[in-house]
Amino acid sequence: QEYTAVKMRVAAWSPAAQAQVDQLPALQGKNVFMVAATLRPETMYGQTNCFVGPTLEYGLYAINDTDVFVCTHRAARNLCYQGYSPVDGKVCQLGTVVGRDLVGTKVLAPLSQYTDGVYVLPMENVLATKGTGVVTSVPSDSPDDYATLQDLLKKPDYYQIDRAWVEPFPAIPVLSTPAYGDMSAPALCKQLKINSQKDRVQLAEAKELAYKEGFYKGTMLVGPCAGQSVADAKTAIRQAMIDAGEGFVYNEPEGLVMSRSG
Ligand code: ZZB
Repeated sequence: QEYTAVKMRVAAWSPAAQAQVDQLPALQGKNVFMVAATLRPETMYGQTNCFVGPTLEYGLYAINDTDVFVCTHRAARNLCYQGYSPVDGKVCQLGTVVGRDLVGTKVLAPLSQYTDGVYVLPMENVLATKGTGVVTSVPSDSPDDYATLQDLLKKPDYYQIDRAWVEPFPAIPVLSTPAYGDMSAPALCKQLKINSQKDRVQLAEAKELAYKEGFYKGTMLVGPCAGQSVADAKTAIRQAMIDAGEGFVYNEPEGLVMSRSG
């Protein structure tokens, strides 16, 4: 599977993460990025937050002299063979942090209309076995993201989040489709009666429908590719992110990747 990895620079750690980072002198003066794997680079204009699995373990990995990536160990292993390690084929781990402690960290999401930064939030269904374990969130076009944010707003105390990390960042229209209008995810969640991130079966169907309709019939509403078809814009937007140093190609070996349905 070929993903676009999106570099979300850490602008301010959560207190829990800061306390741990302070114990790691190797991080001094480094640019630290939460790195998210996506198949939808054209939707990056609509990023409203970043998701981690609260119980998953993340590592801080040196990539070169200046950059440190936050991702799962599994992803770091894959990255070290793709030029993202000081020594080819070896990971250089500087520290560990559990997802729960990353929640509340502020990151800069490339291309997002929320240019002052967005927050790291918890999502129950983040798989340790796919991508980087860091998921960038686009609630306009990803039903999983939309449903999870609704959960967080309904039960902020239960999920141990601050509403101020969610409420000021509503979904932004990015592309338009004939079937679902300019925000596929809320439309599909309503149509399929999805009330929570726990509605796994309906969410899998909604994701499939959103992917198909967006790719084959979507038209961009924002950015330099506004007015173009999604199919045409996808590659151009991805390349622009790569050229700007805000993203890169991330490959996962076939066969080692487990599907969400298991
Ligand atoms: C931004 C985005 C915008 C995404 C969208 C989807 C959609 P797939 O097809 O199953 O490979 N993702 C990435 N890593 C994980 C993970 N470890 N656990 C759970 N979800 C993960 O899914 C790839 C997509 O699943 C990625 O693309 C990412 O969310 C998420 F508008 O990134 B996406 C209709 C979907 N729309």
